[in-house]
Amino acid sequence: MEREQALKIVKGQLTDHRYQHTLGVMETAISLAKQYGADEKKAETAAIFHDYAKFRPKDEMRQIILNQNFPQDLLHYHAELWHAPAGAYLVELEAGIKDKEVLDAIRYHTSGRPGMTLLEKIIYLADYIEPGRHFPGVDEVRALAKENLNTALIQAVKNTILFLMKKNQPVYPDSFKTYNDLVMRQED
Ligand code: DGI
Ligand code: FE
Ligand code: FE
Repeated sequence: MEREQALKIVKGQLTDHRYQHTLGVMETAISLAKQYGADEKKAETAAIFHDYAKFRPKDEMRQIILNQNFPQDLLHYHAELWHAPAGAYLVELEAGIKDKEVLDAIRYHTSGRPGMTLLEKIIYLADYIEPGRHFPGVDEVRALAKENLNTALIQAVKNTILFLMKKNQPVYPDSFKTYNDLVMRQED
């Protein structure tokens, strides 16, 4: 899909703030794709649509997870996790995006998963470091991203887990599994 058409579709789904975030993720994802040799067009499309379902009603997302054979344990964790799998489903249904790699990058952009593809890593990281993000530790991850994708990703996943734990929030097991998987591969 053409960039302008994709942007027009997501603009109708998002607040202005979230749309600006999406533009930042798009620019960052394309730049990471260039740097690390991923498909730039797929990175662009996945980035544009990654938060497509962010403002859907919780009940709608819950029904999608119940009906579409997504892991049911998602429903026991924070609703913030739901927009990623629900988004992958809705983007295919409503925007006609069929590319499995792009849909998986959307699906796993919040929790990650063990064995992440290059495209999935790029979208996760771009979401974390896009220029509109201003949280503690983000500059360190930005600097790491210039040198090593996996090292940067480990730091981003670690920061997310620590952030949740500091607030005494439950952590979805896939976030831990992602962290373990990346760290264990690093040791090889
Ligand atoms: O949608 P964005 O705000 O751009 O970013 P995101 O899709 O990474 O979602 C971030 C939110 O999801 C943030 O508030 C933290 C939360 N989150 C991420 N991983 C986990 C999580 N929440 C829980 N409970 N468990 C997780 O593992
Ligand atoms: Fe998101
Ligand atoms: Fe996002």
